[in-house]
Amino acid sequence: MIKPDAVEKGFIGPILEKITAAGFKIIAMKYTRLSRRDAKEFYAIHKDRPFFGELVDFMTRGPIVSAILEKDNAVEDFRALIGATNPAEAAEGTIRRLFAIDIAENAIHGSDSDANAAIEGAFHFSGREIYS
Ligand code: IDP
Ligand code: MG
Repeated sequence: MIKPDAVEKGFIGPILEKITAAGFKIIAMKYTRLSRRDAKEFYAIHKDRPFFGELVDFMTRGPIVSAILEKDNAVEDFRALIGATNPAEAAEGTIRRLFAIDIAENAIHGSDSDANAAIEGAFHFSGREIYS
């Protein structure tokens, strides 16, 4: 997902350019907005964290771009491309370093395992919306 902060700032194009230049193939994509129920479900693993309410507010305040990306070693390579959760700690040239401001508003989400990538892909897309 390209998160609401990055969409608001006009960074959809530059972020997609970084993603495709890094060799990821887009097999599903949509411009959409999460409901509060969606955001709570998507981030359910963090429901007991102190920042959960702030995270739901942030993720629902405007549209996002969601996508499914395909590449060999996609999860690990995408996490490397986006950088650390906190942009201040993200490596030079990573998407979060380039386009994000803080640990909450960090521009982009990437799945953290193949299993979660499958769950998160199915959260956003039906089978008919996936072109692999
Ligand atoms: P990740 O997105 O790098 O996988 P997670 O720890 O899974 O990081 O956290 C999910 C999202 O929750 C982060 O991307 C960020 O938007 C938000 N978040 C994480 N830690 C904090 C925090 O300490 N304060 C506010 N928001 C946070
Ligand atoms: Mg995570």
